[in-house]
Amino acid sequence: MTTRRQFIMGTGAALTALGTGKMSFSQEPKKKPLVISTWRHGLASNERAWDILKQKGRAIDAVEAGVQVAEGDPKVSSVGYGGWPDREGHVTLDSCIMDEKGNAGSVAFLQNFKHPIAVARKVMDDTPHVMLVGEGARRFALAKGFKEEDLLTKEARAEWENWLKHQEYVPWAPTTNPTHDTISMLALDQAGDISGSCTTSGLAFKMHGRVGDSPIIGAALFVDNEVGAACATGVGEEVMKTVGSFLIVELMRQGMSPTEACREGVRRIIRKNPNWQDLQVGYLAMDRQGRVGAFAILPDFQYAVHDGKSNQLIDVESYSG
Ligand code: SD4
Repeated sequence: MTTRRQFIMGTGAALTALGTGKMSFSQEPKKKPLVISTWRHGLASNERAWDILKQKGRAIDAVEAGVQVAEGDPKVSSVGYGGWPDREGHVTLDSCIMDEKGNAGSVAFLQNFKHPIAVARKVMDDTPHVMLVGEGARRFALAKGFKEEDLLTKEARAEWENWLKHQEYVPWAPTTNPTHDTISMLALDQAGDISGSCTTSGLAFKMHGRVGDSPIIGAALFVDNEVGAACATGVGEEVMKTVGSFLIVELMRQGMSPTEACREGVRRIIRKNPNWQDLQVGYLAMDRQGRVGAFAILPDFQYAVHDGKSNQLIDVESYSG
């Protein structure tokens, strides 16, 4: 017997035909330029990116500038300044960026710099490497003129002190604990080029030294200008183990729509995790025609899309319904 879930997971075309409000937006081809990003704070970040795109700016500049809005906002508890710390009280940041030529830059376990995405961009532009971590990344950032500052806000410290009382580590507890909200952003510029960025303070109260998917090219972000781009949010360990964003771009190359490819990305995680109800991963993708799609394990995932006519938040279809 086919369960409802098997039906949803197995038949992308059929699901589209159901024509839910959630799906119909994502299947429409969009006009260039276009920017999409994860979660509610994507709205403000999209505005900054749009300022660049509307002046015929490059997608790579838009995605770098856009996510800096979330990085600098102390109310966003899982990105940059104001991010909740690891279990030893350190705010450690992961970030990556990728352009239309396949160039990439990344930093991991970076501390005390408000805009890790800008450091990742410098790694891409000014070094022969893709990724710098820890002390080397710190020295590089200082050499490039970035200033060190304390990123642990009073509010984030209070959350950490509260956590120390019970010390239970729950990677994803969306109803009680906003330990998520990485921002990943994809943009298509007027020249038809795609770029992406991702930046986070990672999962709150993680082990000191833990690095998630967000700085890993192919996991939280992948761009191939011939096909499209994909990005991720959620429990990074699951995204890394399935190389999620690379997988989604390759599935789009084989002809899947962005939504179908994101759904298959989620399905790979579900198959390996009998405990999938305790995990959230959300994928967001865009093809080179500007079609957008997303899919998540759990229902709370949203993304923001700005196409010049509107900047709106879309609820994403999930495996759990
Ligand atoms: C991580 N993927 O560090 C990040 C966390 C996240 O929305 O996306 N939160 O695993």
